[in-house]
Amino acid sequence: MAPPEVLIFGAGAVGAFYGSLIAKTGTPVSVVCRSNYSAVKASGFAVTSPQYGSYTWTPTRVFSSADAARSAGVHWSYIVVTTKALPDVSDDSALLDGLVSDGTAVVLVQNGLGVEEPYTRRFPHASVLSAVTIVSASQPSHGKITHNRWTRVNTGPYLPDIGAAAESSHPATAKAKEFTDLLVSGGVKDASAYTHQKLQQVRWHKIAINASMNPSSVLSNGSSNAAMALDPDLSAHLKAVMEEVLTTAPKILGAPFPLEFATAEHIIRSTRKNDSGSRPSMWGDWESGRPMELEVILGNPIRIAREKGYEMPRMQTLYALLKMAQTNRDKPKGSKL
Ligand SMILES: NC(=O)c1ccc[n+]([C@@H]2O[C@H](COP(=O)([O-])OP(=O)(O)OC[C@H]3O[C@@H](n4cnc5c(N)ncnc54)[C@H](OP(=O)(O)O)[C@@H]3O)[C@@H](O)[C@H]2O)c1
Ligand SMILES: *[C@@H]1O[C@H](CO)[C@@H](O)[C@H](O)[C@H]1NC(C)=O
Ligand SMILES: *[C@@H]1O[C@H](CO)[C@@H](O)[C@H](O)[C@H]1NC(C)=O
Ligand SMILES: *[C@@H]1O[C@H](CO)[C@@H](O)[C@H](O)[C@H]1NC(C)=O
Ligand SMILES: CC(=O)N[C@H]1CO[C@H](CO)[C@@H](O)[C@@H]1O
Repeated sequence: MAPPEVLIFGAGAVGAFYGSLIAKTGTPVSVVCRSNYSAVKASGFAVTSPQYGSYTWTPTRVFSSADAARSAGVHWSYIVVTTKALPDVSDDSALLDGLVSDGTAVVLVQNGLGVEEPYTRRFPHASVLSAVTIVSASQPSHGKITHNRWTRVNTGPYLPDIGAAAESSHPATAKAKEFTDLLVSGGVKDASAYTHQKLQQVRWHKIAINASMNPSSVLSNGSSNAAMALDPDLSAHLKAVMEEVLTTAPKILGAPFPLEFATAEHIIRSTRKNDSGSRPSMWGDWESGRPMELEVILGNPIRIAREKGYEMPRMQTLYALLKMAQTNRDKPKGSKL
């Protein structure tokens, strides 16, 4: 049997890092790049990591666009989407038309909620896998990938409409296990395969952290996570946003969070202890004028809750303020409104 072919769509910090580890298994891994295409085409990726050392990774094929990847005519077993999730800027699922064929699993390694929907709508017969990673990685210059810490990747089938009983025999469940095995074989020790339900619980739990910390850092003009958690007023605000999300999510998902998931109080306490000065990556996006992932981190959770009859007023406030701040940042000079 031919080995699985993996395509990383949007080979930035996260995509290139995990792609380079999957490639260590001998599996062919190709990439679609954008601004960094020429650097990567010429010299591959230079990865540095405290855990894996420094190495160069030359992808099997380097494409400058989805069109170029289509022309290659490869059957992809996995298309791993690691672009930033910016549904207000572009529908990246459209770029995958003609790349997804029978047996392809589309793996979404992106932050936020509701990132899967455009893909299940467009590719109803493909396996859509939802993945959450806890990692700290960046691409400080073309083709240079810095991994700082953590390698957790949880992957589950995205199957909102079938019961737990039918889920275990669904092809997407087998694909999630296979993908996890690829990561583990590549040296990612803390990769796990989850059920649909548990993976969505992980997404909501991460939203509690990202939706409280990220906009608050931007709206307070660049506070570090620890500074926010140490300030009495801001930490009360963070805790209240987290609790709003953590009490709403179980009503939407129909089950309480597993007991091992950290409480708001616990998250605030461990953030206080951390004096590294780290800030959410959303602050970096704000400062450098890039679009923020505000729809998948704030807008979608608010809308998903509202469809079920629940309001999250603190989230709504953060969303409205942050969205208008971005509009003001980006408006043409001289615009009156
Ligand atoms: N970095 C982390 O530590 C971290 C941790 C946890 C979760 N995440 C999540 O992981 C996801 C990816 O984040 P990241 O930090 O890896 O972002 P990133 O470094 O900006 O990588 C995204 C890459 O996708 C490329 N891209 C975007 N649209 C494309 C297109 N149409 N065709 C080809 N390439 C395209 C971008 O190219 P350009 O350079 O041209 O924009 C960029 O190289 C996000 O949802 C993020 O929230 C990141
Ligand atoms: C944010 O802080 C920077 C300095 O770090 C300052 O130049 C800027 O004016 C501040 N912006 C606002 C909106 O206060
Ligand atoms: C604090 O964060 C830094 C960088 O984000 C990390 O190196 C360190 O392990 C963290 N410390 C604790 C106690 O969580
Ligand atoms: C989301 O939270 C994680 C963990 O606190 C953090 O490392 C990451 O930078 C945040 N994501 C964004 C988009 O700010
Ligand atoms: C030309 C260009 O835009 N290069 C970018 C490559 O990626 C890094 C990190 O994402 C950016 O800092 C560069 O600007």
